[in-house]
Amino acid sequence: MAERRNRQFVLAARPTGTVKESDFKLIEGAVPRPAKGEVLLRTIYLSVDPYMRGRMGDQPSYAAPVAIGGVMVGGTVCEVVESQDESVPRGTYVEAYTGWQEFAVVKARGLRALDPNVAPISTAVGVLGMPGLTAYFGLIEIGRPRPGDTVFVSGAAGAVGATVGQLARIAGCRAAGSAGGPAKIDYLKSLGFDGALDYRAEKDLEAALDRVCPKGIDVYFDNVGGPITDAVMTRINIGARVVICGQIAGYNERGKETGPRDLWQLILKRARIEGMLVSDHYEHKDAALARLAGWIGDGRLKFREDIVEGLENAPRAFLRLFSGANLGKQLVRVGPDPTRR
Ligand code: NAP
Ligand code: FER
Repeated sequence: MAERRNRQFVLAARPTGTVKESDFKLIEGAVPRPAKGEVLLRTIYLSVDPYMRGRMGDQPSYAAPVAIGGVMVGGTVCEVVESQDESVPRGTYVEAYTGWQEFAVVKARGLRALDPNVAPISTAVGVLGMPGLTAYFGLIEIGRPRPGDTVFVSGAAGAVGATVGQLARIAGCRAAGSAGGPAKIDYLKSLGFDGALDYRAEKDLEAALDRVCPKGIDVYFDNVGGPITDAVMTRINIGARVVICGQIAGYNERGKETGPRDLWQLILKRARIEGMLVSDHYEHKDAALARLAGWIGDGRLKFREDIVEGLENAPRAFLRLFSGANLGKQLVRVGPDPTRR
C-alpha cells in the first residue's frame, strides 16, 4: 500500500492589508503515528473563521500568532482513524483544533465526541460550536435582552449574526440586522428577522435604521465595526447595551481604524459598551450547547452552511469571509463525511 501523505497549509507570509492566497503554502508530510493516550484524526470539515486573520499577523493579541512555516490553526470535525486510548475508539467523530491539514495526532483526553444522530457533525464548528456559543454568550450574558427590546446585529447573515437574531426572537425581542446584498436580506427574512437592511445598497444608513428599527435600538451586537456601527450608535436608546463581538470591516486594514466614533452617544443614552471573547465563557459551554441543541430540535433555531470542497481550496474559502461571498457558516470539506448522504 502506498504511504499515506498528509497535506497541510502553512503560513507563507504575514499579510499586509488584504489576505492573498499566496500568503499560504500547501506542503506534504508523513502521516504521524499516535503514541499511548493519543489518537490519529482524519479531518472531515475544517472551519475557516475571521479570527484566523489575526493569527496571521504578529500584533499583540489574546492568542499567539501562527509561526511562518507553521500549520494554520483552526477548528475541525474529525474521525478517529487510529486509537491508542480506549476511551476514544476508532470510528468516533470528534470536534478538535487540528488546523488546516488532512491528518493530525492529538491527545485523546478532552476531545468532544459527536453523535451524528443528534445533529449533523459539521455543526460542532458552527451553530453547535464556537460561533453559536459566541452568539449565545454575547447576546445573553453581555447584551442581556429583555422581552420587547429591539436587538440589532451587524453581519447578520453570518454564522454568529444569524444565530444572534434568532436567539433575540426566542428571548421575545424584535430582531433586525444588516448584511451585504439582496440574497442575504432574503435569507434574514426567511429566518424571521423583523427588519433587515443591505448596508451596501443603502445611501443613508441612519435613515435605513429608522425604517427597520422605528423604536430605536436597545441591544447592538456588533460583528463588523465601520460605518454601520457609527450609524447604529446614533440610534441607541437610553440604557442600551452595545456588545463588541467582531470588527471584521477593519481586519484587513493596515493601521488602526480611524473615523467617527461617536462615544458622546454613550453619555447621552447612559449606555454600556463591552467587548467579549467567547472562550471566557466556556465554563458554561455544556449548558449553552444543550439549550442551542434544544432550539434546533424544536425548529426555532435554523442554521445554514456554505461548504467549499477540498483542502486545496481552504485559502479561497477563507477569503470568502472578507468579500462576503459566504452565505452561512463557511466550511471546507477536507475528506468524506460518512454520516452524510
Ligand atoms: P461570518 O459572519 O459568517 O462571515 C464574515 C462576514 O463578514 C461576511 O460574510 C461579510 O458579510 C461580513 N464582512 C466582511 N467584510 C465586511 C466589511 N468590510 N463590512 C461589513 N461586513 C463585512 O463570520 P462569523 O464567523 O459569523 O464571525 C462574525 C464576526 O464575529 C467576526 O467579526 C468575528 O471576528 C467575530 N467573532 C468574535 C468572537 C469573539 O469571541 N469575540 C468569536 C467568534 C466570532 P456581508 O456580506 O454581510 O458583508
Ligand atoms: C477563542 C476566542 C475567540 C477562539 C476564537 C475566538 C478559536 C474568535 C474571536 C474573533 O473572531 O474575534 O478561543 O478560538
